[in-house]
Amino acid sequence: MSQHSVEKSICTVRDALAEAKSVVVLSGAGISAESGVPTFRGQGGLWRQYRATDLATPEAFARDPKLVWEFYNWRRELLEPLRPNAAHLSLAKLENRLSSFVLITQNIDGLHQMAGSRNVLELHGNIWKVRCTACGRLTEDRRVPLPLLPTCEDCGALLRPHVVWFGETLDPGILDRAYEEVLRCEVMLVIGTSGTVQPAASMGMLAGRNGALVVEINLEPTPYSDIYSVSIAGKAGEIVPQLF
Ligand code: BV8
Ligand code: ZN
Repeated sequence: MSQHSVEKSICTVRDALAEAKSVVVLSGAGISAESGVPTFRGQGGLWRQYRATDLATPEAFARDPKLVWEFYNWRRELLEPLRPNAAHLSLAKLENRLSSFVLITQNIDGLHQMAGSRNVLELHGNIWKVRCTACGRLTEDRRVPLPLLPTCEDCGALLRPHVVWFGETLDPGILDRAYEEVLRCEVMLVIGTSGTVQPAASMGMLAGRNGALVVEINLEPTPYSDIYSVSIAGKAGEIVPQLF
């Protein structure tokens, strides 16, 4: 994308955001890349070393809970020293300036909340939360590494990471709220996602079909780059702060 058209696109988005009453953001692993969090499918992506089907599935956890917990402990150790970047921080500032703003994230790293975002819908859960496989008790546990295998203080059953694995349904309440916001927003920013994982990947299309201006900010082109109203190629940490 030529520098000129990047500038032009940024102006278009800046004007739209200045007018908009309701804005939705959908973020993916790419927004956390500049904080040092490995993405899933980009260079040196997480899933390259591990196949998602081997680890981030209920079957893998049933078969070998210790292996799956070691995978999440490895990611907790990776994430612990990392901090939000300029993109996360800009979105937290934008939220304060808008009457209606919702941040829908596929990320489980918690960096948006650490940056100050308040209205966050975590579609795929949160790596710092653990859930009881029997009674469903949900707690935050930031110990790194988590001593294995963790058990529930209430009923003694095995705890699991509070994340959505492949083949598992997303929390219906969170999903309904996400769709509601996507269907009523005037501008939707889709930041740092390859558009691979459903149902998150089709939310931008939904907003567009409903007349919203849909803006993609991504390092590489995605299957949606030619479909969305605006597609800006670049790093989230550089582009996002220029939008406001
Ligand atoms: C569901 C939590 C339905 C865990 C994650 C076959 C078998 C089984 C399932 C399926 C199947 N086919 C389709 C499915 C459905 C499946 C799916 O979509 N699979 C895909 C892979 C084909 N989806 C599901 O299973 C979902 N559930 O559909 O339920 C259902 C209904 C009834 C009954 C049962 C089921 C659940 C999906 C949730 C999976 N959990 N994470 C964990 O993290 O350990 S998904 C995982 O991928 C992360 O959450 C991640 O966020 C997500 C999406 O990836 P992205 O965020 O897009 O990251 P990616 O690396 O791909 O892209 C990053 C982008 O950023 C790149 O484009 C890169 O260029 C760009 N970038 C890099 N640096 C920067 C940048 N951009 C800007 N700036 C930078 N600096
Ligand atoms: Zn329990």
